[in-house]
Amino acid sequence: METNKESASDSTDIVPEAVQPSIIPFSETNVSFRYEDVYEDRVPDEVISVRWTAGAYEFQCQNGVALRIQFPLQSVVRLRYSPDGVWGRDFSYALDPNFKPERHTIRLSESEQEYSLSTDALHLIVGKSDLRIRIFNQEDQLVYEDKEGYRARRTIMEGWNKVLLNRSCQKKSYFYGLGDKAVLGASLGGRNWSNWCTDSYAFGTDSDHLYRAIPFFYVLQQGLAHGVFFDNTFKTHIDLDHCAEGSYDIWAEGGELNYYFIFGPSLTEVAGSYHLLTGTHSLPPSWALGYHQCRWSYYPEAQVKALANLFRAHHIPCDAIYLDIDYMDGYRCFTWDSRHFPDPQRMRVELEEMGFHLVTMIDPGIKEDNRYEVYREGMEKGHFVKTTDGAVAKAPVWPGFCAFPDFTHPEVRTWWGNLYQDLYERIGISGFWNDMNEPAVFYVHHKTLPDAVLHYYEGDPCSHKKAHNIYGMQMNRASYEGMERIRPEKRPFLLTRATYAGGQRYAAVWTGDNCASWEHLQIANIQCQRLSISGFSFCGTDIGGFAGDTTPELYVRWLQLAVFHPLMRTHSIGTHLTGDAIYNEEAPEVPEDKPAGDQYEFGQEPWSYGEKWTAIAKTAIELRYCLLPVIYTAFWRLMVDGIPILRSAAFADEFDPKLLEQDRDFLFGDHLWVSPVILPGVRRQMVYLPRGNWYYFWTGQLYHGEVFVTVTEDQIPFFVREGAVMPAYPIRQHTAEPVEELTLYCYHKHGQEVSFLYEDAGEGLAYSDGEQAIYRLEMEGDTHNYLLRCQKEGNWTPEYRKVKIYLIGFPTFVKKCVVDGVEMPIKEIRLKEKSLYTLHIPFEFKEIAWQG
Ligand code: MIG
Repeated sequence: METNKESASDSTDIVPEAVQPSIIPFSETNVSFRYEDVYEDRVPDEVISVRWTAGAYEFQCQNGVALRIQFPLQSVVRLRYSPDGVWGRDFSYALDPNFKPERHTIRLSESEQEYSLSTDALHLIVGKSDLRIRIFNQEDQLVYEDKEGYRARRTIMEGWNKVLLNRSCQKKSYFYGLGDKAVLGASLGGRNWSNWCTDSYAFGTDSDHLYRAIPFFYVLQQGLAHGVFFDNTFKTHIDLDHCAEGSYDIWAEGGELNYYFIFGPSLTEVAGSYHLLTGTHSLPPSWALGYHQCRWSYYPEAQVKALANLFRAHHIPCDAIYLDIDYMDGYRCFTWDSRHFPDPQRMRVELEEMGFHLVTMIDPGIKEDNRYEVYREGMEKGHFVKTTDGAVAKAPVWPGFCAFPDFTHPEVRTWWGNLYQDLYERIGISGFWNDMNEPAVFYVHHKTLPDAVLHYYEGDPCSHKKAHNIYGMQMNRASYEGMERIRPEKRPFLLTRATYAGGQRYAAVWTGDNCASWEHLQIANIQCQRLSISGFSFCGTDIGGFAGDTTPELYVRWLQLAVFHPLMRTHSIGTHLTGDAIYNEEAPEVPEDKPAGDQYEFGQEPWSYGEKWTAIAKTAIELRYCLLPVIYTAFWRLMVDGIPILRSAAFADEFDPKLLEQDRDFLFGDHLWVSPVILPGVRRQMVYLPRGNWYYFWTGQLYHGEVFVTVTEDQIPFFVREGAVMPAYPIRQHTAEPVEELTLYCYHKHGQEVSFLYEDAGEGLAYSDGEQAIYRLEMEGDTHNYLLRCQKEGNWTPEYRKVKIYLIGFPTFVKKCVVDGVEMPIKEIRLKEKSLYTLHIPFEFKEIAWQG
């Protein structure tokens, strides 16, 4: 444990004053201890020195407390405290290894009362008497202030086991982010949150511990935003409970108080810096953005085939089918149940010919079974986590008692990654779905491994308390890096349930076991917004709900919302009555004589609810395929500029009080405002639009402010920003079908606007060598003109040769249209409420000018 420790005090010897510790009675100590304990609290006192060391300004107090301050970016401050001036290894799983701190100068000055550190963006003040921090922006506005500041507590049995910071905030502050919290309402204020990855079947709005731990949140006060990223993997607590009294706490049950203050001033700028620090998703393969169908479980092979046939027979687009745990042989990961899947490779090829990709589940728990290769090898090589006394820790999950790989060891990650070889390379499975990686454990109240399990933690061994929250993330890393090694020509697709901040670099997420209810549709909506602004734009929910029976109306409204969720996947519990801890030694019996073909029982598929609803479900999925270029371009914007794909309403205008507490409507990409229907029986919906004018997509009508729109059953309300150019594809049954033609929806505006369209091969990595096309679509308009310029960067040429252009909202009659100097005939058709000019021309063009 003592590796890499450096002593802070090389010049002065600081001898903290003796403190009389207080007794913790036996009844209040951790249940696994059998002794009473004592504790000591420490708060900073007078600062006695400041020096530049280890790339940081280090401030030391008389009683040993020390603080290191860095500015990784001009507008980002990192604050790292030590209760006794001793520093552990500076290590983070969350930080993107490719992150490069900005080069800039920091000015240190000193007055009688305080020190000050300044960059071009911020002034940070350190109080000399108490180490308290205040931060001012360039305009000298106070944006951040410690109230009581730092505090640490230690005990005999757990050492420095609690670090806490009390911060002041304005009474009217708004809080966003924190990953997948399920509470309704936009702001997270007024509650006490903690982060501890937990298998939370049928969670609800009051569930605190969900599947992910993302200790990053936004604070918005009087239009100025900052973020706080508390990079601590222990159970962290973000206590916004007393924000109404003007303060909040962040604390953790161990580790360091190590956090980043990320200044905006806009929410989107905070997101941008957070993405620089922790990284973004990589570009997904294009099939992963299509529609996905899942259920617990589709098997045997004949049912999977029947499912595929039904999609094509109904002409409902679909790109991926998932195999849940039952494809395995008795829940042994990396094996197949050969009765149900006699030749997986042949099955994969046949499905691929129909345009389907296969995604299979993998769990972290490895069945205790000496005849099972993965278990045997893991045991021989010592790859599984052990208890403090050295025995391999085993706990029951689906296959019975299991051992758990220690993904915090690089060798274990390599071993694990290589286990995918057969599935990924020989059989040709396209992607993987990592489940139960909180890690989930059956039958025990705390639902996971005990604290006293040891992890390697990259050479700095620790208890499960420290490694728990990154267990799933490191499993994903092992899987992702394995996929990269095995098929470097592919873009890995990995879906996970558990993860930690920064885990977006390895996997997309779904929100776990939700329920089929209207409330859960609302939860799905707010969860995906929160995930997206917390680094996880590639997110989705089980469409229709996992537990319980959905209704046709709920199902189609959910599908429509999921058109705007980067991961669009239906999943349901199927014939399993509860998701609870029931396991069998053997996979459940399926009668050998079950007939092949479409006589299999299905449940929650797009055609499950009769003709009318099938048509509506089909329309929603078709809309998804039309909008694929918008979604893909949003991914590219995320990668390049760190702009979340979904952004909560407040991101549209931090100064508009009507948006700050609004949790239904959200921004999608640069220019769409989505207003999903989240209640039954809605026929009209009131929408409050952010500043500017917006076109209602379905009618072409221009609106601003508060509007009512008529809502049909087959439409999800959404608006396009005036001046935007929205690209669309034709409907295809799957993404491998060629795109014959691009459509550009061009929305008139008095003024200018810029839109982007990003294209590349949709697979592989050649885009990073310039095989990409970035179209910058700049529009300029007034009452009589609309000018569209298209500038291209990059070497990629899309397969489509034609473009269909719709001009919407032109204020007068168009008399003339000139494309790259050549006059074109004018065609006008009428939308419900507006005229629409159409144009068919070859792609690419440079300039189109309409005149009226
Ligand atoms: O204990 O693999 O969240 O999507 O269908 C339940 C069976 C295990 C939980 C996942 C769910 C999946 C189910 N799994």
